[in-house]
Amino acid sequence: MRKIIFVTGNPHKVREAEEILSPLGINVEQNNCGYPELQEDELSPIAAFGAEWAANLLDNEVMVDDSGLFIEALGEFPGPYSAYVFDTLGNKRVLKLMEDEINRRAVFRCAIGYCRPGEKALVFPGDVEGEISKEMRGNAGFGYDPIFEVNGMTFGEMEDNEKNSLSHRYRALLKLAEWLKEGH
Ligand code: ITT
Repeated sequence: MRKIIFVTGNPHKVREAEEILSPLGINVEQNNCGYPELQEDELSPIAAFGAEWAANLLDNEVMVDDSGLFIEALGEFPGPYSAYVFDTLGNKRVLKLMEDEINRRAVFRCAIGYCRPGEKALVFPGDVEGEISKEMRGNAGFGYDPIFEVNGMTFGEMEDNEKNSLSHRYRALLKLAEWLKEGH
């Protein structure tokens, strides 16, 4: 069975990837070795650099996933700094920043970087538009899921298969899966 190493410290990401890639006969194996994260405004170069670095380190085909929440009223904050902001401020204080804000629009973006040793990385992006909720709702998922709403429901309130049928990560993984299905 073909094996793609998913370099991430986040097991939720791995579960979501397995659901999509295992029906294609691809075994997703998590590796927590980390990778240097470039400081960039966009996710794609971060994912590309990380994938190339990890493919050469592990001498295997790899994927990485760089994701971020881009809130329109906050000038696209926290964007590529989403992990840092989640760890330092957390959902409650992000909601506080949004307290008096009428424009609740936000985009969750995902960039999957894929690379084989010695080659250039490819990046598969996926986005989902939504809104920042007024309060935290739901216990499912992880990270910003309780405050990110699509069609009136937060990701935290959705069953796994519901989130996984419309999320940023699902859309990016689908593009990777389609490309792999072409025989690459
Ligand atoms: P790795 O870098 O090790 O893959 P990470 O969790 O740090 O794992 P990111 O650097 O991509 O992931 O950080 C993105 C932040 O956004 C982080 O706080 C995640 O918890 C959060 N996040 C990413 N995808 C999410 C999703 O589908 N739902 C909710 N929050 C998400």
